[in-house]
Amino acid sequence: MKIGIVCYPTFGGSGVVATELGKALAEQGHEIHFITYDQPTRLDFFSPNLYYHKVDIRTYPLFEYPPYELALASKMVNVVKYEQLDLLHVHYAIPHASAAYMAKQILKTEGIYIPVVTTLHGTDITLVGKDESYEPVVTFSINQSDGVTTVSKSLKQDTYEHFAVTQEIDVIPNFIDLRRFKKQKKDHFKKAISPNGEKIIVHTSNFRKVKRIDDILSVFCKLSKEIPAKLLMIGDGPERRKAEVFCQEHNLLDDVRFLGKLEAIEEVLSVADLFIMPSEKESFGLAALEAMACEVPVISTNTGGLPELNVQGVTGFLSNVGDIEDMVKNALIILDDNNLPRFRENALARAKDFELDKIRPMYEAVYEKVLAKS
Ligand code: GMT
Repeated sequence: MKIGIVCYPTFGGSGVVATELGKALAEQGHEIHFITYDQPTRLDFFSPNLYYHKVDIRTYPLFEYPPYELALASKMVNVVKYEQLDLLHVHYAIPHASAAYMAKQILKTEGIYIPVVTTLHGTDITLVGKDESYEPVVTFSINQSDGVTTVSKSLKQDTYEHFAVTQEIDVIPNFIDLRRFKKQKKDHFKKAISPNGEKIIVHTSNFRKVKRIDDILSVFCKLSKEIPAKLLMIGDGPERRKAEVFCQEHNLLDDVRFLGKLEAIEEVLSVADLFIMPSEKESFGLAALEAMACEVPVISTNTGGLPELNVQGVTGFLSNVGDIEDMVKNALIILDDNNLPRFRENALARAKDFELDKIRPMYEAVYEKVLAKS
């Protein structure tokens, strides 16, 4: 098939899923055309089946806000027409699903039919999408999609709860490439980070409010009073500065390191003993799956799709949002040397349920279903 993939090219989860899916489909012989405003971060190599089409955004003094959605829809029209695409797959509803609808209508006037599959990722439904400033357009564009998928059962429920969506939704969980995400031998790195054998706790995110960065620091402060530990914070975003100031003011900078946006996350995860994800909302928790694939158990909240990934008492523990005491208690259980190997083993076993080769065919089945209807 010739598939156009529309996504955010950034480090965020939806962009990563879209890019990794495109790469996996290209390996299967599909021709994949990424349509984004920048080179997707994980698309940094050549493959004959992978194409990247940059959305050109023209600014003009009249525009306080350049109309990205129009530029994107125009680019979709152009790529569908000239590359003769069979299907468009848009990741994250805002504004990709409505831009795809517009492109579809324009192409229809030229006698070209292009089916659209929309994958909902999380905040496009649970946070931003349901806000009244976007809700009518999100509802409409989901209902106009020919196929709709969500990354968890919980997100499917949220979609039906918050929007007047009548479309059938297929749940396709996030996936992991175990060829890349696996525990590597990085003893020298471990020695450098925790010279006295301190336990290493890792968090990865975009440091937005929804990730509850403050909770991570509160858990770490209490935990490190009980056992020697180090905290590695990977990623960047609006809450990072505040977290750094907190660490400066509380003399934590010897034990907490902010590593910024790292490409080779799996190398850091290879030396980790515990992953922490205390999010307010989380439709799936791809970063936790990446940790589990590297044999790192997880303490998380029990919100959204996290219970569909992290298994209570098996791969880690789940707590109510904001329950710091419970998270500390759970972390201490996991980090006990008598328990850690079992949690590590279970985390990897669970990650294997989400292996790329098991999940990719689920998307191909949706494409086939949608094309058969057309
Ligand atoms: O975590 C984020 O804020 C980024 C966001 C995105 O759309 O880029 O991630 C969402 O999509 C990921 C991939 O499907 C999921 O694993 C994350 O759980 C989800 N984030 C939230 O629901 C907050």
